[in-house]
Amino acid sequence: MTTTNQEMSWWKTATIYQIYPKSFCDSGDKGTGDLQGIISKLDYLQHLGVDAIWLTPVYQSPMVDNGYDISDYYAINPEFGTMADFDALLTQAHERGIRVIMDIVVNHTSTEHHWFQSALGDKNSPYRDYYIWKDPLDGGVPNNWQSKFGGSAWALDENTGQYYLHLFAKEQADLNWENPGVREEVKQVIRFWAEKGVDGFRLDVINLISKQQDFCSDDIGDGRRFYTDGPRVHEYLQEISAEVFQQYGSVTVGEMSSTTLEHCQRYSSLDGKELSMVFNFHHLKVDYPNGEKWTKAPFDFLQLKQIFNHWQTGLNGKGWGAIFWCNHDQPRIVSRLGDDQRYRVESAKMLAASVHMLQGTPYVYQGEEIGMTNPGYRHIEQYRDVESTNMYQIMVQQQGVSHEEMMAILAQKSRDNSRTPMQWDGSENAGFTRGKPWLDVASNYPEVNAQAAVADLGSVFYFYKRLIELRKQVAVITDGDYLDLLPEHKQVFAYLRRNAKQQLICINNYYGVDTECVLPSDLAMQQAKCLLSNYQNVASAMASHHQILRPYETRILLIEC
Ligand code: TEU
Repeated sequence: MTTTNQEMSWWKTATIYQIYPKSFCDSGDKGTGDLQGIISKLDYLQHLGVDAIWLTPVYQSPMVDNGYDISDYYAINPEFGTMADFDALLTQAHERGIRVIMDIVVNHTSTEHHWFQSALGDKNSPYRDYYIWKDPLDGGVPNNWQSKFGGSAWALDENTGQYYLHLFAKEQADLNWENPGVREEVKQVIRFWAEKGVDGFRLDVINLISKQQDFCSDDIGDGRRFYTDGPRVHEYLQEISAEVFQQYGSVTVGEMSSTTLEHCQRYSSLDGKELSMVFNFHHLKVDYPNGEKWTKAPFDFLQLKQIFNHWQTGLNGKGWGAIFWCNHDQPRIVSRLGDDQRYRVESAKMLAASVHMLQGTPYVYQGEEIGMTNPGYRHIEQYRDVESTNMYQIMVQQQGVSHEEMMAILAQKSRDNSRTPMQWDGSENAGFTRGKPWLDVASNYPEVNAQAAVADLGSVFYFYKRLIELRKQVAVITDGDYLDLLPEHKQVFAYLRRNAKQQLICINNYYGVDTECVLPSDLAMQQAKCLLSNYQNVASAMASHHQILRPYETRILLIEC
């Protein structure tokens, strides 16, 4: 792909909507969402105005990690429907101008995958070398690497006495990308879905696929520095890109765990040799004190602005980022950085504006567009997520954290916070299912639901719809550079986007109290017109450099040069 093609790509002005199928819409009474349920909501998504949907994995899977443990890359999990349902979804989405992006999980497979089943217990299996096996060290695990879900990253194969690597759950065995046969299998999987007409791929933890081959213990950490952005990762991505993605013109977004700007400039470089764009998570660690997720903490606002500045200026003209707050692994943003009670609507809109006006491709996670909140579960039995239940065991039973403390931590940090069923209407189970939902619905569904939002022109839904439209109408949102206007301000996040013809100013009060700020005097505020705000009566105050903001107020202003 040439530079010119990459620059004009459709996804640079697009907004992508993430669907977590298990929690989106049940077409029957199973209590879990399915493909027919998604089809029934395509009109809703078209009304919102999104350009593409990304489906988290719908392949055959024992669902230990809700589909991120794939046992057959060529089959649809019957829980979600059939291949005919998938084909119908693809056709019907395309008929509405909505593209479809599939999730490709190839750092690991399920241990139920036939490759692993053949490899397990048999050193002579043709598939043994598809995975990573090591002999014990001093009678125990081969090194001190930790699983991302807690505990050692190694599990024993009793019949051979060797351990296999699993960076996630023990039911998710890491593939050995050093083996060219593995890479050929991956290409074949992607070709299969691309041939069907799938428009793009989200690549799960793709920067973990290349491990340093000495597998030594990490004396200063949990091992991640030996496999994150590893030695051959760029080579592998270039190989797949040239042989598959570029052949099909697929859009690709790589999920990058604990990565760096320098690597992301390469992963998403504008020559299109690796991926279209990257997800990174640094801005979502501002409430992890010293990098520690499993503790309660307020967020660090100045750090948040520094991180956006680092990535926005660092990727400009070099690469392309996905911009987002929410996904199926993150708590709801309005509960996390906003106020999900008194200022739920205002803060949901402000948070939306403050990322949608950045450079990159915005992703909206199901329910975010109606301001869905964390559910506030009170019982450990309500949690389903493998990471949450593992961490509960480890922290309460091994580390002595009290049950009450751990419940409070989970209520803030658990991945299940975002996985609660989509709230469609005010009927029983929020209209998600006619059966018993697999995960409890948040109790605010009578008020917070899609039907009510679509009926109210002042809702969070219409604010997202407007942001999605603005990206298509105002060029500077896509191509402008980025300047943080008030890096030191303790309540306000205000930035400027600039190209040769336009200046866009996005001003956001991140707190539930009135505040004020003074914008740089060289901005031609007299010429500013307001494109969008979450409050009425902005016009009178707009022309001034002195801005007075109400709780969680956002203002998007445009100056035509
Ligand atoms: O997530 C990768 C990842 O890094 C997160 O799971 C993170 O480690 C976790 O949220 C810790 O807090 C991807 C998927 O998005 C996730 O759902 C999968 O569980 C994971 O990969 C394994 O496939």
